[in-house]
Amino acid sequence: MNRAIRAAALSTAALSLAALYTPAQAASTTGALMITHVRPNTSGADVSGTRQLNLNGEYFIIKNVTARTVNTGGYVPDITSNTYGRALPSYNLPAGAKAYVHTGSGTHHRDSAGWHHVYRGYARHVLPNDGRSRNPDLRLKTPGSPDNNTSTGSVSPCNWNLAADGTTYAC
Ligand SMILES: [Ca+2]
Ligand SMILES: [Ca+2]
Repeated sequence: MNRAIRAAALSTAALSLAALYTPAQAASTTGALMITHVRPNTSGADVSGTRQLNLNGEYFIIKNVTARTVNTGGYVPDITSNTYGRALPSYNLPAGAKAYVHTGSGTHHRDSAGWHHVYRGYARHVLPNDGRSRNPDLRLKTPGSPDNNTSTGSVSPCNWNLAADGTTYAC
C-alpha cells in the first residue's frame, strides 16, 4: 500500500469512527414531514396523586420539509412500545414550518414567534421517559399506516434513550 492510499484509508476509518460516536443521529425523513426534536419528559412532576401534570410540556417537533403546505391530518406517531397511538389532527403546516405536537389539549395555532402548535388531546402522558428498550422510540408514519411498532409506512424516526426532566433532544 503506498503512502497516499494508506492516508486515505486512515482518514476513512477516522470518519467512520466519528460517525459511530456522534451521540445524536441527524434527524431524517423520506417523506414530507420530519421529526426534528422531542421532549419526552415534561418539566417537573408528571403526576400528582391521580392528576397528570403539564401534559403539553411533553411534545415532539415536526418540520414540513417540502415547498408546499402539508396537512398533518392522519399521520401516525407510532410509539414503538405500544399500539394505541392517535393519528395527528388536521392542521395545515406551511412550507418549511415547524410545529410542536403537544400531548395534551389546546387550540391549534401559530404563535407570535412563528411556531405552530398542534394538540393530540390525550389526558395522560404518552411518550415514555425511559426509552432505553427500543430504537427508535417513535416513528412518524404516513396516513393510514398501522400503529404496530414496525417500520411499515415510517418516514421519520426518533430515539431518545433515558430522557431527563424538561430536556429537549434532537432526533
Ligand atoms: Ca413522558
Ligand atoms: Ca406503537
